[in-house]
Amino acid sequence: MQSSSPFSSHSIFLITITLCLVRIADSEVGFCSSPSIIDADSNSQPLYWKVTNPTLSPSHLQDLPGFTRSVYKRDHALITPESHVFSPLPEWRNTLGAYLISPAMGSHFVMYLAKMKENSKSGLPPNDVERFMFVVQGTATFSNVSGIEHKLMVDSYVYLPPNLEHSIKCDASATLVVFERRYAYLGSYTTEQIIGSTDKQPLLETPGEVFELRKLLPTSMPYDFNVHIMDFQPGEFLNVKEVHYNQHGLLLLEGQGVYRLGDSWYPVEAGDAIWMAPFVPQWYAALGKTRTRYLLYKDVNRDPL
Ligand code: UGY
Ligand code: MN
Repeated sequence: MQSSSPFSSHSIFLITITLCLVRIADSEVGFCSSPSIIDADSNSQPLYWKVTNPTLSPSHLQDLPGFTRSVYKRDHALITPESHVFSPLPEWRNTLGAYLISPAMGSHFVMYLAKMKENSKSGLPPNDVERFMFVVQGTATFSNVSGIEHKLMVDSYVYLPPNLEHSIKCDASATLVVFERRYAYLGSYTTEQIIGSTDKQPLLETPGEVFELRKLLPTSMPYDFNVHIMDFQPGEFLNVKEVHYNQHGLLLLEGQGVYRLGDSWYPVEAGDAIWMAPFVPQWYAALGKTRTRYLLYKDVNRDPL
């Protein structure tokens, strides 16, 4: 039987094939398409939002079984959010922790994320261990034996000398990044409790460099480590290809770029954590369209012998 349509099925087939070929040819002369590197809504989110809402892996690889950007080597590690493993933190109430750096890697400090939930409370570090806590999400309340309470919001932090009784409580939810190390006693020096926030710290000189630098702790001799906040505008990079005796624990708070560690070059973004052993060659370049901000542990003021 003849079809009533003016087009035969043969001609519809030919038209379809022609359209497909035109589309293929069109895409081949054009540019490769890739997803935008900037979240459309990243500017409207709260400060450091990306740390607790990370891209788990490049979007086209997100569901690929076994895919991770995490790397663990003798002198450095990159720990990306899709490989975080949380478990209850000993001594803490209603809090899950993920240790990202620990002496098992060769470091003399620990760095961990503490996810505090409803009605949560911190525990104390072991004897002679100092502690630094920085809020990346939510709000928590800090108090010590004096009983005076301080509200800690995103971007604020507290440093506790060894053996100082204290607690952090949280009614709703908060995420902290915590550094702890056995205090390196030196003569009669002692440290003091410090409460602060990044935006209250002055910008410091960085001769020969372009990044902006703030230090969250005093630079005086009693303090055996400091925590730096480093800001890079897109396109800026470290001029010094650093190799030094100090160790680092780094958390990327904002932005993205390329981190060189030893002979490896890693694409990195907010939420990534990095361990740098002494003397690992290190270099960073900020890319994308927003500033990079990272938080960096660095041991200081002690003779390495
Ligand atoms: O102070 C430092 O060592 C710092 N500039 N290192 C780094 O950013 N990897
Ligand atoms: Mn360094």
